[in-house]
Amino acid sequence: MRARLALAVSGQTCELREIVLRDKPQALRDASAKATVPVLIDGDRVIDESLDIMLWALRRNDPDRWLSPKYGDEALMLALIQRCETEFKPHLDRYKYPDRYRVDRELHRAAAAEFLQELNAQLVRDGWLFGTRCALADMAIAPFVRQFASTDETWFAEQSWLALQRWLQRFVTATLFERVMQKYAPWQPATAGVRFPG
Ligand SMILES: N[C@@H](CCC(=O)N[C@@H](CS)C(=O)NCC(=O)O)C(=O)O
Repeated sequence: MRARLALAVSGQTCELREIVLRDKPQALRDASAKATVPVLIDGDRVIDESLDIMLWALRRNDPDRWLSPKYGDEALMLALIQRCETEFKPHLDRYKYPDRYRVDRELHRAAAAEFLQELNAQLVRDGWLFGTRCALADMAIAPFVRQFASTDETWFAEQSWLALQRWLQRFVTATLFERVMQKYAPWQPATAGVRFPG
């Protein structure tokens, strides 16, 4: 979702190949040994981290100035995204799949919530993480907060994180989000993928 958001806003047209993770095509493994999604292939260059794909797209074209927020700068946004990935995401995964990890779900929910409280405090000021308009940090972090919220919607709605709840609501109701959430049929080897953004 992160990669698609940046590709769509920057208008980088590509051939999209939808992958089913339990049935990964050999072409994915050939392109990237770790075989996670997303992977972007640009000539000889293979980019297999979603954040790097976002940066690749936005450095080519950044019409909505996602790399130039109103407050702070790209480095500050990357630092917050890094904290999201290292401090929040591991707790999110354990909150979502406590049986898989054999852990206490509520303990990890509480740990994840500490990061969300910080985001809420940052969002109170202007509605977006780095100012009055959305930028890279919002788009790279909101997909994970959406996963957290949908794990137990009732619990999420009961928390006193009004700014965070409004921010997430704006994110999921945005036209861009709806565009990238379109479903695609799995790619079949030896066929052409789908043109994206359409
Ligand atoms: N840090 C990587 C994480 C990529 C990742 O773990 N993607 C998941 C799907 S969201 C995946 O491909 N998992 C491999 C699997 O389930 O086999 C990124 O953001 O690109």
